[in-house]
Amino acid sequence: MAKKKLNVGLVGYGFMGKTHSNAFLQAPRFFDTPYEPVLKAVCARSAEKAKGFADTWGYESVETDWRKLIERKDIDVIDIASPNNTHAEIAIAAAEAGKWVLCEKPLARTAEEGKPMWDAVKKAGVPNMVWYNYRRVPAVVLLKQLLDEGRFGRIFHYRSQFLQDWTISEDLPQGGQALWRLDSAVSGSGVTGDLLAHNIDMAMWLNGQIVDVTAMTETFIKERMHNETGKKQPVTIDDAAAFLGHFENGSMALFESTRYARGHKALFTLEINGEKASARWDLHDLHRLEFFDHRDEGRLRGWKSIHITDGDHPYMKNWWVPGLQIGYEHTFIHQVADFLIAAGAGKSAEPTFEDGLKCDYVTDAVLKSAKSKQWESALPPKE
Ligand code: 4PW
Repeated sequence: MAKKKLNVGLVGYGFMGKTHSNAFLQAPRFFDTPYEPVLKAVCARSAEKAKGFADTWGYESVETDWRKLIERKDIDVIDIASPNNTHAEIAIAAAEAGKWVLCEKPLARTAEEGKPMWDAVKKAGVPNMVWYNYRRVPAVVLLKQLLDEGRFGRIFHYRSQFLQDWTISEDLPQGGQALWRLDSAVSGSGVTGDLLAHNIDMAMWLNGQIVDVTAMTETFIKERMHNETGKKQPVTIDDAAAFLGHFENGSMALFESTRYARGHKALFTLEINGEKASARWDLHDLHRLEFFDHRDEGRLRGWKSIHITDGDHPYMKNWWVPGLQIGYEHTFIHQVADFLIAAGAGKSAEPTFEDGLKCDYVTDAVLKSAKSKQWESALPPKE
C-alpha cells in the first residue's frame, strides 16, 4: 500500500540538517512506516545556503524566514536543526500552528526556556520528539531490554563519559556558523548541554530519574576571538563538566564530559553495575555490548562480548544480512522510523519534549551546582 506523504519543513542546514534529511529519506525505505516524509522546504537566513542545501538533498523549495515556513499549509512537520537559541520560539510557533515538531537536542538552553515548549506541544496535542539519537544504537536498545527484563537485579552504579578534543586550540574562535557551540549566548552552555546531555538522556532512559547532583565545571581557555565582533571576548561556556549524583533507584551516578581529552574525538561510554549483572558500551565500537552475568556457571563466568548485528537484535533485521554493520547515521534513521510509526498511532516517540525537558533540569542542576559548590536537586519542580 502506498504510504501517506508527510511534508517536512527543515529549519537549519548544518551537520544536523544533513543527518535528519538523510534519515527522512531512508526511514520509509527500510522500515514499515505509515508515512513517507517528503522534503518540502528548507529554511535558512541565507537564501544561497538554503538553495545549495536544497539542491544537494532534494528539498523542493526554500524559505528564509521560519515564520513563513510555519505558515505554509503544505508543511506537516517542522524539524528544528538550527542553533539552540532558536529552538523555543520556532517550536512553540510550530505547535501553535498545529504542526508536528521535531527538535534537535538539547531541547532548549535552559529548562526555563524548555518548559513552554513542552507546554505548547502538550496543549496542541501534536506528535513531538527530541533528537537524542544515541538511544537508537541497537546495542543500547538491547541493554534497555536486558534491564527491563530485570536481569541486573538491584542497580548500584551507572557511569558515563563523553570525551572530545576539538576545542583545545586557543586560536579557535567562538560564534558564527559551526562555532556557535562555543558561544553560550547561542548554545546556553558548553559541554554540559552539548555532550553531557546525551549521557544524561541515555542514563535516565536506561536507569531512571537522576534526583540530585554535585558538579564541577571548568573553562580552560578564558578568552577567544568572537567571529561576529572580530574581538577577543571572555569565554562563558564550560569546556569540561563532571558530576556525582543519585538515581531515584538508589544507584550512584558518575559522569564526565569534556572537549579537552586529547586523542578522543567522540568517546561516548557507559557502564552499569547491578547485583546480578553488569554491562558496558562504547560508541567507538557501537555494535558491541559487553555483558557479565553472575548467574553463569562459575567455570565459564566472564565478560561476554556480544556483536549486535543479528536479525534478533533491535532494528537489525531491517538492514543487511547478519554480521554486517550499520553506523552513526542509522541512529537518526531509526529515530525517524519510530517517530513515523508512533505518529501513525497518534502518539509521540520518545524522547518527547517532556523527556528533553527532564534532561534540561538535570543539566541546569549540574551548572548550578558547579557554581554553588552544593548538592542541587535535578528534579523537575512540582506542578
Ligand atoms: O550532539 C553532539 C554534537 O553537538 C554529537 O552527538 C557529537 O558531538 C557530534 O557533534 C557534537
